[in-house]
Amino acid sequence: MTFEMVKTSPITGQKPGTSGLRKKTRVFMAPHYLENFIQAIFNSIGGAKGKSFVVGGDGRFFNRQAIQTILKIAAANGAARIIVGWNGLLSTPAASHLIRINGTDGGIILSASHNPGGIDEDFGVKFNVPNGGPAPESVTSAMLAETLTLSSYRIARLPDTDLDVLGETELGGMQVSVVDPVEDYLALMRTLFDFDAIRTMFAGGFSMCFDAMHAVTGPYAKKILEDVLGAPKGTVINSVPLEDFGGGHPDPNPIWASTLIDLMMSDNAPDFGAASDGDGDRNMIVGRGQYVTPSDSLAVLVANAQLAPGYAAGIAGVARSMPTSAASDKVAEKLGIECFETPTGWKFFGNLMDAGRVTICGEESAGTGSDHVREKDGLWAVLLWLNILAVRKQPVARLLADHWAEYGRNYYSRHDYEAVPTDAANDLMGNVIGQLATLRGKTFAGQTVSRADEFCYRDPIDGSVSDHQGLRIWFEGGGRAVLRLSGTGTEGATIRVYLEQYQPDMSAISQPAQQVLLPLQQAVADLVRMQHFLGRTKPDVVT
Ligand code: VG1
Ligand code: CO
Repeated sequence: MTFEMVKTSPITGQKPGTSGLRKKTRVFMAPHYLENFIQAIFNSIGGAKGKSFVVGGDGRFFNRQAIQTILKIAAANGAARIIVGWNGLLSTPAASHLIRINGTDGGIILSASHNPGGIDEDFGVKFNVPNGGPAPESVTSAMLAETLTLSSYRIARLPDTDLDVLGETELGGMQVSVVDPVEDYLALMRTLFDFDAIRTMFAGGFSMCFDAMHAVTGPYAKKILEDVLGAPKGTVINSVPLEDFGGGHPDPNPIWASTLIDLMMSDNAPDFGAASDGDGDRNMIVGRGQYVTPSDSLAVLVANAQLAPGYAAGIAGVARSMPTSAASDKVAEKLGIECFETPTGWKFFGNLMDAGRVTICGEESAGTGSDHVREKDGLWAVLLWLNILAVRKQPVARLLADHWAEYGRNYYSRHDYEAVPTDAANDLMGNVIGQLATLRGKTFAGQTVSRADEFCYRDPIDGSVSDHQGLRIWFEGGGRAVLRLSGTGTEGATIRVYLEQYQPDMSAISQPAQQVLLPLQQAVADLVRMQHFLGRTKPDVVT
């Protein structure tokens, strides 16, 4: 029998989080687990018959095997065509672009993004809808409902497809197109940026280090930065995607990309540094001796976007996730454009972009992107920075200082408390929620609360409501703290505490951020009774 109907039972716990379904790799490898979820995806969109999809992943352990399974399930469900990246590789933004230009019915991206990879680490499956963006909540709820009732899946009992050869093949009547993962993406980047100006800048001796963290962006960055834009060989480091990312966390922040940070703070620092994450949708930007927070990077990109050809006509509006600092709001105000605050997760930007209300979006977690695709795009952010630097001909530190002088500075930091027992995390959050209505006017470690609420978002386009999206606490004197639980972890809970302090006074904009934010950090620890619930007040990761 070529197509088989396999009996299965519903699997609980297949609830897609902030960014798809993310679990330990061994969980995905267990009998029927991946199969169930893929069948649930197809069922939730009315079946796969006659449809086409893009499939690819970040190259982590189990990527290739999972793709073979997905191809066989798609074939057995009557899909017409699958476009898959060569070797199974596709960055998240490149997959989004392929969905859009081929007009497919969606795409399946295999990645746990910044989480480490390997048989004992993490794996993930994301489903993107026909606009190229992450499935909205209406679709993920339908997927979850399917996983809870599913009684069988269909799979083709056929040999594996060769993913190492570009071109067309056939699997049980379904067309499989293995494509170059970089080609179409590069063509898109050429339409947005002044490649000649960037090439001239590199030819003039501009130096850069791009850390691909052994993840999917390596081949993209090497091709675009070194081959096309003429940056010297060796500009891209850790450029070969590895199944375990070389043992690291492919998370582009000062902790996990510390080698790059150390280089950028040293005497040998190049002019510009950047890194990207596992699936290539995030970015870290560093100048010589100057780290740029993702919130500031978003603000700088919005303020200068018109220097790049793709945005020369100006931008329609900007959206940022709620925990992201308000630095970009200041720019939007000055430009007289709309500015939106959405819950964490890229899926909330899709409707605004589709409606033409926003052009550029960003998150404090180093995700930035525009309406060229419907995902955040790490390399896009790097190229826009390069285009801006090529035009302004200023060091990053100077550009940032000028920006702060013009708009004021939003001191910002995120503190993560990782591997917290789930009960303790829920108790801590529940305790704060219980007090929200009475916090106003109370003082904690010398800081007085001026307002507090739980963020609830009403999508301005389709009216859908997403509640429980994080706690916001404002303090007298312009400080804000946000608390939320991570939706992408696979072990216990992670509590994220976001601290922000606005400083409009030009003479006070170059202080160490953690020092400026310390009073807020102490106030939060006191307010949420951190020692009581967690037995500690020191975060694991500070970015
Ligand atoms: C994290 C980030 C969030 C991002 C999400 C997915 O989510 O905080 O901003 O959208 O990861 O990014 P959480 O729920 O753990 O805070 V990625 O690069 O995994 O697609
Ligand atoms: Co990512």
